[in-house]
Amino acid sequence: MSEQTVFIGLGSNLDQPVSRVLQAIHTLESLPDCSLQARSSLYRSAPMGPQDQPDYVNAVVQLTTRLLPEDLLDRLQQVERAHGRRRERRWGPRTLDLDILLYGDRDIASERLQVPHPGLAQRSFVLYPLAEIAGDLRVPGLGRMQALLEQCPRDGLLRLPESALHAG
Ligand code: 5RY
Ligand code: CA
Ligand code: CA
Repeated sequence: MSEQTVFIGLGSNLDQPVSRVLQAIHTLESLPDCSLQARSSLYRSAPMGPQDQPDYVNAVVQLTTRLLPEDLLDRLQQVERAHGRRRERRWGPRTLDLDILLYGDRDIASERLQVPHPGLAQRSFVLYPLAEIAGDLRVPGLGRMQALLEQCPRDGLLRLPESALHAG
């Protein structure tokens, strides 16, 4: 199969989220048949969904890959497990969450995988970092990135300066 451009959302709110997200980006960079094209800044935000958990650190990366969607998902779940991810309560705190946001211009609805990611247009912690690296994107089924941004309040989302990343 030919190479596809994919966008992966990263999130963490346990055990040093900043260094974890940076480390995960390096791991994604080294996945077989994947090549890192861009990464967003890191962003901090209050939890959406259940509120009784720490703030999140989120980012988005752009890869090109020859992996099929479900094979890429297998790889991402391996990386999550390597970061000690346990499947616990729904929407609870996690050491590392990796979501396939977009896979080329494909629409995927399988048992394991929904692409574009269902929360993409409503979640500022996904949309703003995505826009940072792909501001002129058309999202399949949802339209232009700039129109999506106008409909999505920033809602306290804080971009972390690069100088804040070295401290972990
Ligand atoms: C809503 C419900 C559940 C939004 C809503 C989830 C993250 C959601 C998070 C994350 C931040 C979750 C999924 N309405 N909050 N909440 N970052 N993941 N800030 O990555 F996202 S659980
Ligand atoms: Ca996930
Ligand atoms: Ca997620």
